[in-house]
Amino acid sequence: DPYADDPPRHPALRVNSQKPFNAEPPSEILTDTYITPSAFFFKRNHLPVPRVDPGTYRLEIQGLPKGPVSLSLADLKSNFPKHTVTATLQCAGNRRLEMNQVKQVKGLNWGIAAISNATWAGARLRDVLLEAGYKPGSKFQHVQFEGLDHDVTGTTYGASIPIRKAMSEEGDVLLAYEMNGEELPRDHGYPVRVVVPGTVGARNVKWLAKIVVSEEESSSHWQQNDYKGFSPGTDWDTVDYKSAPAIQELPVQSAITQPAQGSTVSCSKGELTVKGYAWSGGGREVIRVDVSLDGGKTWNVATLGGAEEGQEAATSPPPGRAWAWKLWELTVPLPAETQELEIVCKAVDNSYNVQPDTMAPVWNLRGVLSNAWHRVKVTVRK
Ligand code: MTE
Ligand code: MO
Repeated sequence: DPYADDPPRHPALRVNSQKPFNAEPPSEILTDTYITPSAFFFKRNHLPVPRVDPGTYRLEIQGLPKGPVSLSLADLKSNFPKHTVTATLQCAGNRRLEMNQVKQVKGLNWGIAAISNATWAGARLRDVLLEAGYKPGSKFQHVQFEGLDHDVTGTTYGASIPIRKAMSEEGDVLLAYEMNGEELPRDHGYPVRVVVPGTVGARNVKWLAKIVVSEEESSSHWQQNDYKGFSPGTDWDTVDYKSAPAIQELPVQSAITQPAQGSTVSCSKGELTVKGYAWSGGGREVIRVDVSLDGGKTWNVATLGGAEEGQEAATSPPPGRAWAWKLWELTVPLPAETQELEIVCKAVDNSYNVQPDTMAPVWNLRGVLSNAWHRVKVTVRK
């Protein structure tokens, strides 16, 4: 069993697939803390978790005119300044379950919690590439990453990002060796992973073995033949993966974490509190979350950031670098009688991008980019 050496995991996680291990936290706990504890951070593995010896670990950098460069973990930690970034990671398949309810899609049935927020620290990819001999203005267009995890044939996980993102002084792309102030847990890429803030989870390559600076995108399956969006009219007979770009930045997203779908809430104080998260890709900041209690007929504006425990979101991030989610909440008075509510949320980012009202028009055969208004039905009892 190639998965026999996978690490132990928290029993509260909701497991989507055991081998490879894919799991999300219970959605209600997602908004209990601004920083997701690593044990609860969603886990998305395509392959067995590799066991890596930090003493012999090497990171290879290829494609630059100076020739290949090889760095040890100690090199990475001592030769480059340590940079810290709080960034939200979201899987392209977050909320696939809701898309599946419109019409069958192919993929893991993620709920609303294939998204989490952590503080990452490591060397800037930009600093490492400059040291390895990258010259601004050269012909390269992409930076490819390869992981140490592999299938039985030896094929490794891989992905790439545009060089513009990798080299941007404001891109904050990390070769991270710490998560939430500790060394990376094995499930999250120990000893080194790429963190590409604002970019879909799939490009944040874990157990990083190799970086290739190139004129081409990664040739990996996950860059070429997966993680792309298509029309609702495209089916498995007509899909042409070459016709669509690889997903990089994700669209604006939000969801309700409390109360939970289908729950009965008692409303003794005559008030109801609704909580959730909101985030947008590409460093675009969420500027507003609208919440409806009547299925979208009337709307209230939620409070962003929340006052508890000095959330970082309270201080505005630099323009274009809103890498972390905003937690939001709304407390509303409720009439005394028992009633059914359809609670709805939708976020707006600073480009005034909005979420579509339903899933059907954004449905796609792989169930990615699922970001319609989130709706939960609850029963309120006095
Ligand atoms: N990197 C490697 N080496 N192998 C993987 O299977 N999965 C990717 C990405 N990086 C993956 C990987 C996907 S699809 C996502 S959503 C994120 O890792 C998930 O990161 P997490 O498990 O730390 O939450
Ligand atoms: Mo993913």
